[in-house]
Amino acid sequence: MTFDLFDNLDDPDHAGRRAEPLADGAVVLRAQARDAAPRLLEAVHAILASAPWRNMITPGGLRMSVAMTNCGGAGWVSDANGYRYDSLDPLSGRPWPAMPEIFLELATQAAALAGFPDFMPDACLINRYVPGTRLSLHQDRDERDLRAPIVSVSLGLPAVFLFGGQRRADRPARVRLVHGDVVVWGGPARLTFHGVAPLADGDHPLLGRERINLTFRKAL
Ligand code: MD3
Ligand code: FE
Repeated sequence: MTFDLFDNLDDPDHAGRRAEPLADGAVVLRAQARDAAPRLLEAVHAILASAPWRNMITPGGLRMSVAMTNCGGAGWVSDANGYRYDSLDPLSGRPWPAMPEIFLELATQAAALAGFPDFMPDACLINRYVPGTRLSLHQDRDERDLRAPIVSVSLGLPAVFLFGGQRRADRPARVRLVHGDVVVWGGPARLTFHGVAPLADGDHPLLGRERINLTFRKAL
C-alpha cells in the first residue's frame, strides 16, 4: 500500500525524511527537524535566559527527574495543587517567553503534513533529559481542546519512547526517537498513554549528554 504522507515529504538531499505511521492518528516524521535543529537550540538557549530549567513537583509530592521550561502564551506547570497551564512562569512571576518564529513554523508545517492544517500551538513545553532521566506513563489531558494534536520534536541523545494504549495497563510499544525526529499525535491517538524509558548515556555532537524534547500544544 502506498502511504500518501510519504509524497508530502521532500527529501531532495536524501537526509532520511520519511513518514512512519505509528498508530491511527500518530505519525513519526523522521529527520523533519534536523536542518532546523541548530536554530531551534539557539532559540531554546534564549528562552532559558529568562525561564531556566526547573524540576517541578508532582501533586503527589515527588520531584520530576525531567527538567522543564515553557514558551508561548501558556506554560504547563505542576505543583502541590495539581497540573495546569498558566500564562505566568511561577519562578519569575512574568509571562513565559514568546514562542519563537522558528518553533511555530516547524510545528505548523509538521502538523499540516500529518493532516492537521489548522494547528496553531499556544504553548511549548520544553523537557530536558540527562542519562537516567525517565518519564513515567501518562496521558496529556490538561489541554482544553483535545481535538488539537500535539507535535513533539526530539533533539540530542536518542530516547526510547513508550507508546501504550488507551488504558494504563496496555503494554507499551517501544519506538526509538533520534535527533531531528518529529511526531504528531492527534485524533484517536491523542489520549494514548505514553512515556520515555530511562535515557541511555551517550555523547551528541550538538547537545553532549542531553536530550531536549519540544512539545507543541494548543492549551487554551
Ligand atoms: C502521545 N514528553 O511532555 S513527546 C510530555 O519525549 C511528554 O519528552 C515526552 O510526554 C518527551 O508530555 C514524549 C511525545 C508525546 C507527547 C505528547 C503525547 C507523545 C504523546 C500526547 C498524546 C499521545
Ligand atoms: Fe506527554
